[in-house]
Amino acid sequence: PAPYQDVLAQEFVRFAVESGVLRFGEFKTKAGRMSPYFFNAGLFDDGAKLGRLAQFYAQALLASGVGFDMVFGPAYKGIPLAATVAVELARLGRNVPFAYNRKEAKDHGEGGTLVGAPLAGRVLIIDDVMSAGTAARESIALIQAAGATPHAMAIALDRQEKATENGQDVEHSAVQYVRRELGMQVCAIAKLADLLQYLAADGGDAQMHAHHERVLAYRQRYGVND
Ligand code: OMP
Repeated sequence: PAPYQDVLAQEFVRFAVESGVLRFGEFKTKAGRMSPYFFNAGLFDDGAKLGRLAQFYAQALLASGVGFDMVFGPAYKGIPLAATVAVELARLGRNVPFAYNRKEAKDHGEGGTLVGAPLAGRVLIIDDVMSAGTAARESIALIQAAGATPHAMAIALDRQEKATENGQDVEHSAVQYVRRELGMQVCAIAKLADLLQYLAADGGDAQMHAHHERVLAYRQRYGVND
């Protein structure tokens, strides 16, 4: 029988495709690659979808055994993710402090760029997608500056592709870098391999088959081995 996390990953890919969050076509990534697929987490755009998304994060997190003392949502996209995941974790009996940052400092009211619980202990960063890892670096620096430990990351999709350094492709992915070089734990609800498995189970659907071919070709060119 497939392990729980594989089943969860397949259910999640199906949910993302059916929600129109995971799309097939021609897309340019932040790193300038032409990708045959794109995951736009901003399209989890109603209460029911956000709630289900949070359930996937929380279930994947609890199944992964990743340790954490609090959750942090990086502005902007990480904020609703971390907030809803914190609610879901509490519902499952794991209530932890929650914080997020704003991009601009305020000069009145609460002040500073951090909002919510003080950053302390092992912080879990919640974000959407990791490609090259640019966004992750910023959150890590911010948590360290506050005297806390960037301990783990939860993401919805690990694209499992080569990171770029100074515009050049390198042999490892951003997730591999975060794990090996920064010593952090990374929990992804699904990864490129899960997407390929989903597309391979096409049941004779010609369109799915075509998507599978293109995503495979993309992995040949930009993918990493895990
Ligand atoms: P890094 O910050 O370089 O790891 O790239 C992650 C970001 O790329 C995400 O936060 C998005 O802005 C964007 N992205 C997606 O959201 N979905 C994708 O499928 C691919 C990308 C991307 O541009 O690589």
